[in-house]
Amino acid sequence: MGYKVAVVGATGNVGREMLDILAERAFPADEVVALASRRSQGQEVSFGDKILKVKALDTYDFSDTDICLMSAGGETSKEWSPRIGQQGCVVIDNSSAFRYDSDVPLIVPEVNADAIAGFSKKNIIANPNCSTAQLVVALKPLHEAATIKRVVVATYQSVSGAGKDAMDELFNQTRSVFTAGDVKVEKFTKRIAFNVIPHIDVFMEDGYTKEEWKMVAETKKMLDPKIKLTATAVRVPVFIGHAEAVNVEFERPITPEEATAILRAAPGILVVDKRENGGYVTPHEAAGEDATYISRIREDATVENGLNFWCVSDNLRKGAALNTVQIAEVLVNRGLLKKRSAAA
Ligand code: A2P
Ligand code: 11C
Repeated sequence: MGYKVAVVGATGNVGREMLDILAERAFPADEVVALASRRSQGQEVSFGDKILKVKALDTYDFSDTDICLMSAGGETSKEWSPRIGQQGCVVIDNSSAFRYDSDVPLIVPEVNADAIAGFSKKNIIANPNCSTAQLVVALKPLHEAATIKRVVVATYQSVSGAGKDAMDELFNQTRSVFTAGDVKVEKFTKRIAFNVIPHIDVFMEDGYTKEEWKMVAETKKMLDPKIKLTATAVRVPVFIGHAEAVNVEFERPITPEEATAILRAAPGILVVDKRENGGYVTPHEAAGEDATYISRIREDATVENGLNFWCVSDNLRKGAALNTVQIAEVLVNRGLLKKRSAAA
């Protein structure tokens, strides 16, 4: 006997990945409903070996749906997630709309699965930003071992993080550069093809971008408010996979060898660190994979107890859809998801 699951944003980058992952991991669903805007009504999306016809979110009745995986942008979440939650359907929200609400748990199962307990206040659980998710998976076991004081991170984020239109923009610009066509800039602020842009999300008053702020706030909420973190978030012309160069300062000494052993034993992580040509993982290899890959682990001798490493993951999977489905699995495995649908 399974659940009735709705995926909102089913025509988008993350929504399509959610459908794939629900099928791949054989999530106990009797019925999966694909929802998007009215524009996409009737469009077909695949779910395992089935084809689903997309329904419009604004006319869908959630009264017998058990769980809703939501990835249709912050504005849609702000409007819909509380309403859906109030109707008794548990929402796992991939937007930034509720992440910083003290009544909404923000969860990466490898990091803080126990914090899920408080979800019933609003029936909403938040999924973190993609660049934070892979980072905290790596930081958690290191923090347990040697207590992190400060993190300095620079990101190299793929265009899929900005949605399917942004992927089209990189493709079209690249083609235009080669065919001497008109390079149109629409979704990004500058040309992204053969370029890098030090700007993701909106600017804040202090000169940081919201993407950088999110990494600070979300790491503090999920891991430890005492950790100091500063970030520079950069968009690169890669379709899928976010990479991060991470510098960490610890309270206690920790060697690269100890860190490697700790990371190898940690959930969700694969260490590939051969210290030779090609002995590291790049976004191209991480795309389509579930793991967070760690490479280039080495001492930072310029500070006491410092380490550097390279961290790569598929931003649509661990950074979004996979983490959302893993949260749903925590709910099921802990008996926290009550079945309300008639489907059996
Ligand atoms: P649609 O394709 O109908 O616009 P991405 O992040 O890849 O751009 O995808 C965004 C997803 O969110 C799409 O599935 C999109 O559906 C969906 N979406 C956007 N606005 C709404 C809305 N107001 N109601 C429901 N779904 C929406
Ligand atoms: C990007 N990290 O790569 C963003 C996408 O807060 O969920 C996810 C934004 C968010 O553009």
